[in-house]
Amino acid sequence: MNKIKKTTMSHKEINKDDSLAAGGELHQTIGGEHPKLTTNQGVPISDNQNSLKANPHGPTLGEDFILRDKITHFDHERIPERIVHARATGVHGYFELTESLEQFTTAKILTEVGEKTPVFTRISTVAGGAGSVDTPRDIRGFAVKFYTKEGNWDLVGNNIPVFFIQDAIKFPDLIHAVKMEPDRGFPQSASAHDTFWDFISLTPESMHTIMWVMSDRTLPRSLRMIEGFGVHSFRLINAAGDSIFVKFHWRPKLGLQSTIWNETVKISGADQDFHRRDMFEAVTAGNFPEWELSVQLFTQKEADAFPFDHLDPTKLIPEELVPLKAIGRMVLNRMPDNFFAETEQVAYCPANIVPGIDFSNDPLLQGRLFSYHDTQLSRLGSPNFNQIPINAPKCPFSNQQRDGQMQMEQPSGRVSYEPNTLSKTSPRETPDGFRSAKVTETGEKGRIRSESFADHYSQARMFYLSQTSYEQAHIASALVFELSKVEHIHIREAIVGHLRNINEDLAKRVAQELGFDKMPEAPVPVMPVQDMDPSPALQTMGKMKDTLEGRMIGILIADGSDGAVVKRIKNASVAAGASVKIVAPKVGGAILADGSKMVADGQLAGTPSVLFDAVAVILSEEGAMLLSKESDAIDFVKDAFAHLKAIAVDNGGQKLLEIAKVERDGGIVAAEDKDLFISAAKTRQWNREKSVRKLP
Ligand code: HDE
Repeated sequence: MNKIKKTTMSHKEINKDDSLAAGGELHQTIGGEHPKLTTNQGVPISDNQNSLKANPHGPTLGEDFILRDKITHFDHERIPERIVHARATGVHGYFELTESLEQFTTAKILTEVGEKTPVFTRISTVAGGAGSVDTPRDIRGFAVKFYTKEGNWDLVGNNIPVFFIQDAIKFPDLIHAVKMEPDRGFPQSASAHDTFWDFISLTPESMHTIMWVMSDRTLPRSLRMIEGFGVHSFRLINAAGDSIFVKFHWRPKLGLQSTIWNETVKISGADQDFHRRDMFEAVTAGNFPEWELSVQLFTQKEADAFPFDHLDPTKLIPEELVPLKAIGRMVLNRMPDNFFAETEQVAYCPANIVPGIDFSNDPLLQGRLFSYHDTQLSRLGSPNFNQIPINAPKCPFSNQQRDGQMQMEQPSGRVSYEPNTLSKTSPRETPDGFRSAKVTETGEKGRIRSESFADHYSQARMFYLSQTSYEQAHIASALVFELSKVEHIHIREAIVGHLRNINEDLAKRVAQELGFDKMPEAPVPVMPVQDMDPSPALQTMGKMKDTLEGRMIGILIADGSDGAVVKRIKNASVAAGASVKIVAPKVGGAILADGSKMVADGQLAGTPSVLFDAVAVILSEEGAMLLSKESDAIDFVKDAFAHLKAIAVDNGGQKLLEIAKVERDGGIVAAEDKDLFISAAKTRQWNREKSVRKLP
């Protein structure tokens, strides 16, 4: 056990009063072996509290190299944040192959069953800056770096299988439109503003992705409960040199789960780091999130028969058309030691692939292939960023690339070129090195968009019609929310015009809630909109798992609560796989009915019910009366109800519900019936929704 002890103060020329004024406990330290504090040159430092002054009231001396060493380094601590995907959570883990794809690829990571390959996974929002909140309505980036035996493979995907645009040349405009408006510097991380919707109104190819972004997919409950998609088609190449197309999918073991918009808004206020904290708490507690890696494999001949072009990144391949084949699992089991060194400095690039995998001609992917390396050069400052530990391959690597800023390697010998006859140990080409797929390219050069990319509405319609009625209502209300934040009426009208091409009923619902007097004209689609078969696999709600694993239950108590009831609910929740937090008016805890003290995990005002999947309210009559005067307690139960959560109550809890005017329904259960509570807590009370808000 480390214990606090005073260090010896033999070096104490410091002004004692100053050091106390700066904190008083400056020389308290945790026991152990402390190395000497030094400058970056290794010079031992005797005083880290006071800069060198000409006299006690005199100016600071320029010769103070210790002050300069420290402040100069500090001045340069920040590096440019990513232009997109700046805010993120990174976690280490491993990938284990369960099914070999040997028939299709030579890539060892996809052929060696049972092999565990280290990974570093970074899950991000797109639009907000590094210091923005975790929970805006936004796509989540899902980037995995596999440190394979044959070099690093980066699968840099998103939690949505399609993208807004079909050609890389449009990307800077898309991002400029969604990020904060340049004159006013806001909004920081929301798409609900004029410039975004202006751009979208002029970009019909974005309609499919817009449907996904307006759905509950962009409001994840936890980063452990999102899917991941490689988005583009890639190629696999086998030993005979034949290739096949592949799309990659990550599916979370905990199932999918989203929050409700009103809940999300409140989470953003209650805990800006909601997702980062959730991941940190889960992984450090040993609840390692896990995803299954699946592939969709298809030949050129099969692709030719699809009613869409798979090289168009605004299209997905329905699972019903090409089934998913599970081939492995990823487990994330270790948080970084240092956020900057790892999560910030990690440099993903879709061009990082390994022998046996190759690119397709998806024009968006082709554009991405150079963008990532380019951005790393300005972000990390030197072409040697691959030497930073989080970026370096874990297999041997060797070539004749040399020098550059921040070069950490010190090669010896006179040979720095290949081929050569002077060195017997310098690296040479190898027959098992990377080879591209055998593909013939013909045709006329030009700035062209394939005609097969012209259908912008059919899959948007398929997505909308595949959702449950609750999810369709959420899409409509998300559109109403976003467009209500748009000041320019012609932009609102243009979007509703596009919606008419997707689904007339959706367009009407949105138009009505926006207060339109008449329906705007729909733009004429370049191609007739097709009615594709609905794909239930595209729902979020349908993929919610009947489990409490990975979920969090909050129990509100106060002085006088019945400890036995609290324990029963707690034990049942933990047995069902959930974590539990006790919430009380004082963080020190509450004195229970039997006189014992129960320590709280959170204080009521700072731990609202939006942070939980279900809640229990266990109070004495007096406790309920006391809390009835606390707006935080009223909000606790009102919000839990409005966010469709299960609520367990005893008599005192019921009293608080009555005071809060929360009417009992099937999702509010007696605390004695712990089993009923557990089963209600595993889902949301969707039937309640129409009683708590008007859905378009
Ligand atoms: Fe990115 N994207 N992107 N992107 N992207 C970046 O690279 C870019 C696209 C994605 O956790 C940047 O290192 C272009 C699609 C993720 O560090 C940048 C285009 C998909 C991440 C860049 C796209 C993504 C990025 C910014 C259109 C899903 C975060 C910082 C041609 C398949 C990776 C960086 C991380 C990051 C460019 C479109 C996913 C600027 C030009 C489509 C998950 O290079």
